[in-house]
Amino acid sequence: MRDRQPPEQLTDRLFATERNPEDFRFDASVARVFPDMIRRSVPGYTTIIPMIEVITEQYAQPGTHCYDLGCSLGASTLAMRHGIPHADCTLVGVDNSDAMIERCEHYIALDDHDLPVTLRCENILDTALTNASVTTLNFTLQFVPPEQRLMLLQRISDATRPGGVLILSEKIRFDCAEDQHTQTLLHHEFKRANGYSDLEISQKRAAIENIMIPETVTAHRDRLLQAGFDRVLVWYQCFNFVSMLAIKNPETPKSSMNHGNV
Ligand code: GEK
Repeated sequence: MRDRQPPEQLTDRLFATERNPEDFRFDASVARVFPDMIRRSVPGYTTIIPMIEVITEQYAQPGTHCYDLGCSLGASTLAMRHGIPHADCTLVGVDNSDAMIERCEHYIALDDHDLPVTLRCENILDTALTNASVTTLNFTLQFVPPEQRLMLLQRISDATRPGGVLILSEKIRFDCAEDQHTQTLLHHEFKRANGYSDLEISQKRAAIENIMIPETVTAHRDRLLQAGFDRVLVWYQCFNFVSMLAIKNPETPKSSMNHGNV
């Protein structure tokens, strides 16, 4: 297991100078600095990526599809690629940003694994999903309008085979105002420790707050169960960032149903 994140190290200075307030977009300027931006902004990101490889290795099933929804530059896609232990699996990365997909193609080509990767420049709300064993939404659902989240998770759940999983990583919020305050403060300290100024932190926050809507862990858990997953666990948390595993139970073989009744 290696750090397979894109090698390019362009520093994110997008919000360093005073700028007109406008909503954040995943355009070419963001794609260019994205590896640096996400590492310095998301506590735990550099731990979550290699763990996606570990989880994928555990749950990928032969002859199935694995999906990375909102793949950006392919950090989680590459982790999945190296985790998949079956040569007859297919791996699909989906993102609706041309700029991200264009650069992602480049990083996939640089990688040394030979499992084919299909990249789709599509909306994850419309993309076809079938026969899935592992699907990843690594910090993507938070950008989907809240009223469309259940429909997306239902589509993923319906496409997931028994024993398959969804890895869902999200920024979260807290019902308790004090917890919300403390976790936000710690997140901002994390960003400051990574070299972001107060101006960069506040301008990025203003740009992103209309398009990235965090929810509580309880809201995520309830929705995942409603969507058809059988079990939900939080396997990672750092401040207000979590990663969850939603599991579809394996089919119980009929022969094992009578154990204990004899
Ligand atoms: C990683 N998973 O490095 N359809 C397709 N793509 C979308 C949609 C949508 N409806 N909404 C947002 N995106 C990656 C990081 S970044 C997270 C994911 C972040 C895409 C968007 O274009 C962007 O590339 C990605 O989701 C979110 O592990 O920037 O915090």
